[in-house]
Amino acid sequence: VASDQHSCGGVNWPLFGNISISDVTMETPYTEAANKITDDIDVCDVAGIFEKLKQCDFEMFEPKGYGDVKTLFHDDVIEAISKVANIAADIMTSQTPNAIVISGCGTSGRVAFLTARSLNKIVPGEKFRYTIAGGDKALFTSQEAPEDNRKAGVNDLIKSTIDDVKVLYIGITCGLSAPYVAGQLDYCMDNLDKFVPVIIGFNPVYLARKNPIYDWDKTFYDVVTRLERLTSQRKGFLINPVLGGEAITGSSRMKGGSITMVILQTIFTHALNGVLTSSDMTSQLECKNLLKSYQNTCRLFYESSTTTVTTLMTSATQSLKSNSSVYYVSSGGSGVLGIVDSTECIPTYGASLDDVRGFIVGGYGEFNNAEGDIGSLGKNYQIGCDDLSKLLKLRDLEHNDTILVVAKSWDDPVLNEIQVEKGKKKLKLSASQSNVYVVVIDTEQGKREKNMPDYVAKLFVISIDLNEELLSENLIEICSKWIFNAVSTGAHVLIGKVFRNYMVDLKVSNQKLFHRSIGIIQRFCPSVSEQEAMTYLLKSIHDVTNVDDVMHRSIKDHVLRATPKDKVLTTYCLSAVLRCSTSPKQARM
Ligand code: S6P
Repeated sequence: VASDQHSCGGVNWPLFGNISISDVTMETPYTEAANKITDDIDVCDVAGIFEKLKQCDFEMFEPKGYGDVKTLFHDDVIEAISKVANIAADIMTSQTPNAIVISGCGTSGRVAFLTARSLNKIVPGEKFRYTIAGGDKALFTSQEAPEDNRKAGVNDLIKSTIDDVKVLYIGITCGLSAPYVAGQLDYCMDNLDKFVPVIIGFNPVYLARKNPIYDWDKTFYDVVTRLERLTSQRKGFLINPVLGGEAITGSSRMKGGSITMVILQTIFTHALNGVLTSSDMTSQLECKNLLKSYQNTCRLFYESSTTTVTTLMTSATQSLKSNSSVYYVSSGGSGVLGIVDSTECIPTYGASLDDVRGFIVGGYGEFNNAEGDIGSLGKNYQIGCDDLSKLLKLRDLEHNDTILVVAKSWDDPVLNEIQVEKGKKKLKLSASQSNVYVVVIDTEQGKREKNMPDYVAKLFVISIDLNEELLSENLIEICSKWIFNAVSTGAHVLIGKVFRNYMVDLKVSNQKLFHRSIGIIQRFCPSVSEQEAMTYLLKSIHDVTNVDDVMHRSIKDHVLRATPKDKVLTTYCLSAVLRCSTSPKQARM
């Protein structure tokens, strides 16, 4: 991994890892920059895609930091993690009504939920809460617009901490950009007697978002610089290592989501394991060792999963190409991660609700979200294995679905779902639906193997020799995330949803994605000014050839209009490149 210093616009501009020089401008946040490694991912075969995803993920653990670009193993990052673990340990052991609230939008909110959910199972007192923009619906379907609502953020935070005396607030926003989190952070800083604010994100502060936030006189940058001032007094904390560009530009569900999990799990594992008895130095060393376990697992995972992941990518691609579906089935945290991965395909790739779906053993009883069973809202909120069984019964013979069962050990209850028990096949898969794959992540070096029913096309065992008792469940869970991410990313690349490494079929469903779309148009048409690129985008959003009547409207209005539409960006990338005067409707056809 090359780190370098480049001159850009007369300023020495730090580059990390493989971010394309041409994609870095004064204002390009690392989380929005294109990664050189994946520049040609759209013309690679499955093996090439796997290799590139692997190299990108290895960048997450880049050991060096330099200048103001701090990476995961930078002393400041480790110190902040260890300090936050100390505060968490206090709250977890106190008898007073204290809480730890983890919050975010999209993937960040889903990882917040996953973390709170699993810690409430092991820490007494239900001290962990989560808030996610758009509420529990956003755990299953993309609800991108609420992330622009900073007032909703404040209200959700107040509601979830009304009876608490002291609150550790952890806001996650990979891009240091989400207004929902900005509102909460600002509220915490106005109430420091009750809240200790922490932000996790993956840009340096000077690259935090400076665009105006609707109905407010502050930007994310304003709020996070205020937090930065508090860090010197230890009244607030900022954990913001740079991870290098995402494999698919801006897709923070990948590295961003993974390192969010790594940081949160490190904080709470350390808090649970006697942080209160360690000195500062020992505590930091312990955090560093935990982080190294993830680095090691990442390496072991990619070294032992090439055949598994490339086979699964191929099958998933064939399913999507033939208008069929990809179904993930897992238990516990991996079940949640499968559901999360499927949800994200919609805004990222313009996928339909049926393209990729996730199911969890035990359904809502196991999922354990705050609003309980919301299955009545529609099929995409139906997440149990029984729901999958019912669905499969209705699939006709023409479907060519991929069913991917990921088990975290040979004892994982998900394996019971596919076993033939006393003549009963629990998932009731018909012979025609033959693309059933089972992956067992095995830390016992293949000592046991169960017989799989004959409808299972292939059983894969990914052997990972974990030397880390404390974290083993978490480490295996993150491997399942890497499997799901690689399969859905690879399949969407292979069906043409990505141009170079840009998501050209994204849904323009919030402010961030509106600006990202303008950036993508400019990226492919460097001669087009920002204003011109916006004009192309507005023509597509509003189906007009002249934008005079829509130009004055707010971004919020444009986003509302764009959200239900397909191919908004594809249409106008094309028009901008060709400089054509095609009407927006024609171009979309
Ligand atoms: C990203 C995903 C989005 C983001 C969300 C929050 O791949 O599709 O849903 O998670 O926009 O972003 P951030 O930067 O605030 O964590």
